[in-house]
Amino acid sequence: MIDFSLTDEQKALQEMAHEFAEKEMRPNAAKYDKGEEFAWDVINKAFEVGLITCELPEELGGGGLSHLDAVILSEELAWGCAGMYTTIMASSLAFTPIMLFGTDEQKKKFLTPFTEKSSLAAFCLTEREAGSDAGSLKTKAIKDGDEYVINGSKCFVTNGGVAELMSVFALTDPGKGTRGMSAFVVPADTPGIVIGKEEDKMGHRASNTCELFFEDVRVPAENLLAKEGMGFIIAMRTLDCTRAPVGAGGVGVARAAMEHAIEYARTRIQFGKPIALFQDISFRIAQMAAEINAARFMVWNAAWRLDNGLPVGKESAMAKFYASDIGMKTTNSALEIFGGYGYMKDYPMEKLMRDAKLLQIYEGTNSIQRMVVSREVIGPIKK
Ligand code: COS
Repeated sequence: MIDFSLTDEQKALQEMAHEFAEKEMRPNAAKYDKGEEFAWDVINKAFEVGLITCELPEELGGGGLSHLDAVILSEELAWGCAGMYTTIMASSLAFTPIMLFGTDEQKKKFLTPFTEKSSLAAFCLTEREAGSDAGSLKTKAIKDGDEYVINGSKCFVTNGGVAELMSVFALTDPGKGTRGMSAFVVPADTPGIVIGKEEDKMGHRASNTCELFFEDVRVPAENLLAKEGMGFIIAMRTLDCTRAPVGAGGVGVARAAMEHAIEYARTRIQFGKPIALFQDISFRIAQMAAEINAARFMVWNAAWRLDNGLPVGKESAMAKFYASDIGMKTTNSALEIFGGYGYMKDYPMEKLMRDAKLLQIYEGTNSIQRMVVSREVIGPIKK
């Protein structure tokens, strides 16, 4: 059976997230974008209404939302401000390895504090020499008695400078490639963690992106997730879960751009009539509406598959690349409808376009998503 309708609970959730985005995020978006200041006041309010921990299990004090619920919510938050949405989404990204692979004790110990006070987490995988090729990282975690000693560095860490807890990927057996990688939960105040440069980004400027250094960082052996050597699988399984929400971000940004373009096209008079009456403009808007709809259904499909325990690697990669490409395409087309005004910072279009770009890059570039999809669709080929 196929059912595209939302439940009453999902509609209420969507409404709540939309109201939050409209009242708390949008009015502050330009300020934080301009100053590249971290939006703690908005994040604290998001915590109060349960948006930061909505995906954590109810028994830990979280909202217990399904993946489908989460993407419905993500679309609204990205509609409000992509930078603030990224802050919230990156925390969920860091929770995910613990939710998927943590023991009950680890979940209780590391995740419950997030439901008690406003705080954030960071996912630490990428390194300077290990971006798309996540399996080639160099950070090491060497066992020493009951502890692991972590040495190395991470870059482009969202929430890196503001997080209280980190999910860190490191080599426990450097000779074994991806099978020598392990995942650890590391409190951010552990001695030896040094916060490096904060990146000055093109978009998502309300979010914090930092370099991190790990200098003889000692973590208890019980902070290892699953078993030694499981790190790469943990990272890949995590990303399978979190790529649909990035797609939802693309849908939210695209929808915001389309709505602004419609409002402008209905009221902007040129050649004696609203420009929405010109075929080029109206067909562009029709195209946006169709593509946003298609992208949303791909995102919902990936989330639904996750909720139903179905294989999702291909579908979440497709949803991520398609929806974020539509985010970019739509913001570009909507900006053109605004003409010269679209290029000016007094209007919302240029921020939306800058924000759309990052969704095509982070959590695996869209080329990597196409690689994941093509490997599965084409299958193994003998060389
Ligand atoms: N679920 C479970 N296992 C997976 C998996 C998944 N989604 N994807 C890969 N694996 C397993 C493979 O089955 C393989 O297992 P074996 O060693 O038993 O054969 C192992 O992991 C290595 O997989 P693969 O050979 O496919 O690894 P590659 O080095 O070719 O890399 C890609 C695979 C490109 C998919 C991976 O490096 C990737 O996702 N890169 C992007 C990283 C990224 O998204 N970074 C952003 C970080 S968050 S801001």
